[in-house]
Amino acid sequence: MSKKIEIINGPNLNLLGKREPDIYGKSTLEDINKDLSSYAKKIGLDVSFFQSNIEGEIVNQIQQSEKSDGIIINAAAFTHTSVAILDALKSLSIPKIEVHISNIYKREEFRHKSLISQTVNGVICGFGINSYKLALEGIKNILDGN
Ligand code: CA2
Repeated sequence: MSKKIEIINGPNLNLLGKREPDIYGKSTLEDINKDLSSYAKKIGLDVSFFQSNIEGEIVNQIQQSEKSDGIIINAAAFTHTSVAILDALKSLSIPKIEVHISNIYKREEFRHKSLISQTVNGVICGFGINSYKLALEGIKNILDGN
């Protein structure tokens, strides 16, 4: 049976493709998720998606992800501020990958610090929307023991 991966997106990522295309690209979150679903299927993973602008809802979703085999998270602005999301991720024993569309180290200094990196298996940033696909490959390798 295919391994289940939860893909969580944080605040404002519902605006992808609708504003600031120079930074975040032209694809909408729906486009990205559709593409990821078929890519995941191709590499033998089963993905589900969650997006929220609300910190507590993201914490709830992370807690429920214990039933999944892995988690990919773009916590967006909460990456830089949320101890609650860090604590929720810390309590999960499944593989976790942090993703960012932009290269956070090329941007404002306040984006250089991620509170959640300390608890994830790996971080992928700066590859545009391909960051998500690379994260799927990364988590697949971890789950396959490579
Ligand atoms: O590069 C990333 O993926 C970020 O996680 C995106 C966050 C930002 O706060 C992080 O520092 C880096 C912002 C997401 C906002 O998304 C928008 C998309 C379209 C239009 C406006 C905002």
